[in-house]
Amino acid sequence: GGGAGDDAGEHGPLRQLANATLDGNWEHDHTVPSRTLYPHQWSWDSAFIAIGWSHLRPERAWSELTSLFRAQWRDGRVPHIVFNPLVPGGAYFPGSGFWASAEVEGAPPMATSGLVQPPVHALAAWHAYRRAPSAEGHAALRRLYPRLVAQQRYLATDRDVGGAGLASIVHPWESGVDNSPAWDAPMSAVPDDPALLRAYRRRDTVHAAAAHRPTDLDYARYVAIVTAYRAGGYRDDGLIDRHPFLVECPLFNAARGAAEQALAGIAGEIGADPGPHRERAARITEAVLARLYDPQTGTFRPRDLRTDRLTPARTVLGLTPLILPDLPARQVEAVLAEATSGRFGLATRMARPLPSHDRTAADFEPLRYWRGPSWMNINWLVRHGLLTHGREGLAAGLRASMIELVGAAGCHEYFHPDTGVGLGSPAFSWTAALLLDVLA
Ligand code: 9YW
Repeated sequence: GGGAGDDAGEHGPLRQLANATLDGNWEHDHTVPSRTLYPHQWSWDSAFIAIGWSHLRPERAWSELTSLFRAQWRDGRVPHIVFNPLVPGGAYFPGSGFWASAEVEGAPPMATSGLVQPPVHALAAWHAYRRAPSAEGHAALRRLYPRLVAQQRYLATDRDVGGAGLASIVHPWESGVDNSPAWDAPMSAVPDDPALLRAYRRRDTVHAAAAHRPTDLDYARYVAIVTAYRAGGYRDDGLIDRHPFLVECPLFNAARGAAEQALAGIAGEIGADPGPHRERAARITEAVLARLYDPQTGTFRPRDLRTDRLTPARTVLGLTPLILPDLPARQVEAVLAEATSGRFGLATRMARPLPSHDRTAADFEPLRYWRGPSWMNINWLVRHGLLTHGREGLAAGLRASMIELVGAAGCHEYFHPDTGVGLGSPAFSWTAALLLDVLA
C-alpha cells in the first residue's frame, strides 16, 4: 500500500514513464529487458517484469511467464535467454549460434542459452496473482505449476553438485549479477586465454560505456566457462571433476527456498498439496544456513566448491536470504546488522537504495555494473524480505529511496550508488516493472 502523499497525482508522471517503458519493450508475447542491449527474452527479467504487468495489463504477466516456460528444457531447466529469431544474429553476444541449443538432446524447438538464472519465477507468479487475481490468472497458475515444479526439481537434483542440498551455479551469468566481486575468487582459477575472446565480438560495449560493463578479461573467462559446459552437451553429471566454475550462491538458493514457499501458496490456490513444498523450503533454508552462513562475521557468502571455502567479498548477495520466510531470528538480526552498517546503509530514512557491493571495500566501483551500482531488482528482493520479517520501518525507508532514485533519473538499468545518476540502458524493463510494484 502507498500511504499519504502517494496518490496518482504525485507519482502520476513517474507511473506514466514506467508504463511507457514497459509498453515500448513489449514484443508480441514477452518483454525485452532493453531494446538496445538485450533484444531477446531473459529469464529472471521476465519474472520481475510479470510483477509490473500485473498492475497494468495482467494478461501480459501471464503471457510473459508462459512464453518463457515454453522454452523450458526436458530436464526442467529454464534457459536464461530465449532468442527471438527475428532479431539479427549480430545484435547480442553471445547469440544463438554460440549456444547451439538446437544440437542438444532435450532442448526445446526454439533457440535458447544452456544456462539458468535465479529461480524467482514462482515468487513472481504468486506475487503477480495476488496483486491481480482473476480467472485467467488462476488458469495460468494451473498451467505454470507443473513447470515451476520441474524447474525446482532440476535445481534440486542435477544441480546439487556439492551433494549438500544446495544448487550450484556453473557460470557467473547464472547468478544474474555477472561481475560481482563475489565471483572474483572462483573466477581467478578459470583459464583466461585471450585468444578465446578474439574469436568473438562483444556487442554490449557498443550500447553502454565500457567502464560501466564487465572487462574483456571477465568476458574471456565467461566464454571459456560456457565453452566447457557446451562441450559436455550442457549435461550436469560429473561437473565436480571437469567444470572450472562451481559456486553455491546465497541469492540463487534463497530464491529456491522462497520459490517452494510460493509454490505452497500456488498449490493451495489450485487444489494441489502444499505440504511437500513447505518441507522442501525448510530443507533449503537449513542447507543455506549450514553451508553459506559464517557465524564469525555474521554474513551469508557464496561457497566455492573448488576450494570448499566461502568467497571473501561482502556483497549485497549476502542480504538476500531475508526472502526466506523461515530464516531464524538470529540470522535475520545478523543480516540486518550487515544491511544497516556503513557497508550498505539501510535505514528508515536513507538517501540512496542499497549498492550492489560493500561501500567500504577497496574494490567498490560505483560505476561498474554489479561491483557497486544500485539495482532495482535486488532492492526489491531485500524490501520483500524486510516485509516478510515484519520490518516495516526499514522497508518503508528502502521503498522511499527506490522511488526517489527512479523519479530523479528515470527507468535506467542501474544507478550510481552515491549520486543516483542513471547508468546502462535508459529504458530498462525490470526497473519500470518493480517501480510500479513499489508504488502500488
Ligand atoms: C549481459 C538482462 C540481463 C540480466 C542480467 C544482467 C545482464 C546480460 O542483463 O546480463 O549481457 O550482461 O547481468 O542479470 O538478466 O537484463
